[in-house]
Amino acid sequence: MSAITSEQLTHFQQQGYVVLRKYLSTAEVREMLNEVQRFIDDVIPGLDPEEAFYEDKSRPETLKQIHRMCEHDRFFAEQMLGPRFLPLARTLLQTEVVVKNMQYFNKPPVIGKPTPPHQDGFYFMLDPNEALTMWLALEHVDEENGCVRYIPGSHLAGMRTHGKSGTLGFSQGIQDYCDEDIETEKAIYAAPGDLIIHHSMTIHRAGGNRSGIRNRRAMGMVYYSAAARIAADKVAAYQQSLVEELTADGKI
Ligand SMILES: O=C(O)CCC(=O)C(=O)O
Repeated sequence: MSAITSEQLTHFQQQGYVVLRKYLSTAEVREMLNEVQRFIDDVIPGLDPEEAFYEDKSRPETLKQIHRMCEHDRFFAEQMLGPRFLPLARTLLQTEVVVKNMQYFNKPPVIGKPTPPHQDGFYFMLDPNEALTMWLALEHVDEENGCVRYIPGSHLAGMRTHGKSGTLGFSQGIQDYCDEDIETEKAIYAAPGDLIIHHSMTIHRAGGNRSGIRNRRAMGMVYYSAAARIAADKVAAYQQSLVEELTADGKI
């Protein structure tokens, strides 16, 4: 773990993302992987189906997302509330923050699908849209297994039009994403323990996992600015329609 420099803070504020290399040690990444495995073995069986998404529900090895881990398990709650991430979120947003979500993101080999271009703030429905997502690499991530790609500075240019993406776990994507957007993308390769952080308005996407055998495991931690107001009715309605859609499609 490292303290953030003023250059890193400036990068986050101007570019909408920042990369903190080796934020966790090898031993800390191993502990996180062990705890994720414990959660998969012991906690998922007792959860509602919408808390864990699979590329193929009949194949447990295709687990792609786990949601709200900090609401279901003490270890992950302590991660969100402890000294590792919370003070960093405060520093980056320059304000008091609230804990929102801790997720697991995998792209299983071959079957792991692309993450559509989007702005997290579209899902969060905040006013002001002040929040961030930390993305912790649990293994080597590159073009082949689906690294995250950012459009630098896009957090300063407002919300783009989103619509249905057809992607499980990322149901909304930017509809008019074009070649010009792709040309300005910055691909972020990562090693285990690297932490990349983006603002809720930063446009990003990730490729599918084209590797034959490698996973692409990561943790996502979301903090909102304490000043941000949530359109709770819209979020609840969206969540309800999503669950109904996924149930009807036999996805959960
Ligand atoms: O893991 C991914 O592919 C993308 C994650 C993401 O979009 C996010 O954390 O906001």
